[in-house]
Amino acid sequence: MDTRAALAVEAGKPLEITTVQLEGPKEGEVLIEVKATGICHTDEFTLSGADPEGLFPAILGHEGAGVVVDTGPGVTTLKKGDHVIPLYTPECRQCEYCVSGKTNLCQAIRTTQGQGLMPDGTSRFSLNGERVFHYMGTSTFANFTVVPEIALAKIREDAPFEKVCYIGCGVTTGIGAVINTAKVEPGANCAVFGLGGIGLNVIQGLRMVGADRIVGVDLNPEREAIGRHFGMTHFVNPNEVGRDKVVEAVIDLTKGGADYSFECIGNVEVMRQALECCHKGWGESVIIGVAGAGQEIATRPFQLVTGRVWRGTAFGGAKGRTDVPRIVDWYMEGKINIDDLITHVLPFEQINEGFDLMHAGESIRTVVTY
Ligand code: NAD
Ligand code: DAO
Ligand code: ZN
Repeated sequence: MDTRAALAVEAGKPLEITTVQLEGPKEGEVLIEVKATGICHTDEFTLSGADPEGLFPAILGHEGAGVVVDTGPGVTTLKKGDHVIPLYTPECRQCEYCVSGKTNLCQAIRTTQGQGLMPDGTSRFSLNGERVFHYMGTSTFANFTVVPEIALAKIREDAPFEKVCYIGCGVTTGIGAVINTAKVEPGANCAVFGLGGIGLNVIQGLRMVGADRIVGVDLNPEREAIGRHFGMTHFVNPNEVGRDKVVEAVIDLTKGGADYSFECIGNVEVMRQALECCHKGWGESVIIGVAGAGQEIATRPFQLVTGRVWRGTAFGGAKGRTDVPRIVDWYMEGKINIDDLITHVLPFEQINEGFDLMHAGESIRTVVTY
């Protein structure tokens, strides 16, 4: 079939709105009509060329929601008409990783997913006979996409696509980092570096679990108001306190150091600040941001010897088929706020404007509808 798509032709170039060809679902695969998709910083990271795994031409997008149109042979858990959220972190429930109880990093289709291909090692997308790569196993920047069954969360049918698509990445990553990865306890003093589409969800997660002080750090002064709206209690702008004084400022505001800190930018210098502002003896810093190819983190080992812990999280430690439907329920029950984070909704044809808004720091999340 033909489908409208925003094609990432090469690194550093705007997406091209075009028509590509899509083969139907093979064994264990599902054809989805994508109804809405968010634009995450990670799409921009890959489009910019900074992603070491980035492949072109490709159809990016990993924060979507849609409806099952067709199922391939062997698909048992989904049927035509089901509402779904694609998962860039699948959940096969069978691999060593899934059954370990220690990680959400299912490895069942990892190799081919990282190669921009479906599990059989081929692509369903093409343009005039030339292969087009999938992205993160999801490729939601196309009106129709093919996704492995194990990478789809079935969700309730009354949930609005243009809101719950954000649960496909940003919401789950931020809230999950608090609940699943850090396991923040009530009364904790915390710091969040970067108040964008991820960091603000960390803040709402911290408020949900009953954190005491929530210190937000961002260069953009306009992030203070929205941070406070979501539960931030104190704000630090590195341009105001001095970039070399950020650690000191956060230690002061968290009464001796953060019990938990979260880096939601992808900046290795900030990752160091986030670790070093942690409380001696027990403070834990969680890296969420994805740094560019070749970047490395550094600190003095004595920071760890004296009890600080450095860790990272992918998709907020969530097991998507299990956890995502539950987070959709939280949204529908009014337990989490997604609406105020979706600052822009654009028709699909204007998807590049969503990237412009991100670059300008004007949007938290832009959602594109088909
Ligand atoms: P975003 O662009 O919406 O937000 C980044 C924020 O950081 C902005 O508000 C910006 O002003 C601020 N910032 C930039 N440099 C800063 C600095 N030096 N000090 C303080 N603040 C600074 O991005 P996002 O969509 O929230 O994504 C954040 C990061 O998380 C990205 O690296 C993205 O790739 C990554 N990510 C990781 C996962 C995961 O599973 N680990 C999932 C999704 C996104
Ligand atoms: O190696 O098993 C693995 C999984 C690697 C990919 C995990 C995703 C990491 C987060 C990237 C940003 C997501 C939008
Ligand atoms: Zn698995």
